[in-house]
Amino acid sequence: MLPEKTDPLNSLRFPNTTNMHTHGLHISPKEEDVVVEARPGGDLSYEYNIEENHPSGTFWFHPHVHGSTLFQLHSGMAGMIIVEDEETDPGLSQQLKSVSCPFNCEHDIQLIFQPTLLYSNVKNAYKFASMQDDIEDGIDNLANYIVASTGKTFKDWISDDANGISYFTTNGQLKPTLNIMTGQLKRFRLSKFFEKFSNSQKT
Ligand SMILES: [Cu+2]
Repeated sequence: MLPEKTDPLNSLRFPNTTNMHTHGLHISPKEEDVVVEARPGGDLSYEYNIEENHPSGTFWFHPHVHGSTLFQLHSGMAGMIIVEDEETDPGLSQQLKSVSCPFNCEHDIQLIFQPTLLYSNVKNAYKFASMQDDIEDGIDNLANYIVASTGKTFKDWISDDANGISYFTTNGQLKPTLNIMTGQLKRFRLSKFFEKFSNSQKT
């Protein structure tokens, strides 16, 4: 069962239709048309003109088709866009340069936090597992993946109401590890990609 076009604007519909929308970039609305859509089998290409004097910083993008935005965003379809610092900027300290791209990218660490499966809080929500079945995305493929902290398969874990389906992922992973040497300097870029928040969420 796929949600039909006649469903209300802000209910779940068009789960296989997508587009892209950025946050924070100073770009033309012509490059940033949230009304265009890529239907199943279709494609879109985007080209953004970042002006020379654009502020450096950490920005992000996510899908923006009304009806499928939340589902796709919380399924991992989002990412960072980084406008690097101007190397000749007199305000940029040597210390910051030493941990930043383009020359020291290994110290420039991007962390994206998402409550990937937060469907229980959404009106007319679908559970992630049943939604994947509905769009024929083969939830059975996840049956062999074991969630280390529980010993359960991923399919069983996300299908279990007791979990509240409310864990955050970090860069799409559950509780990943980052090793840093004592005294080592790193630059962290942190972003949270979600629209709703619940007190029951665990990290
Ligand atoms: Cu947005």
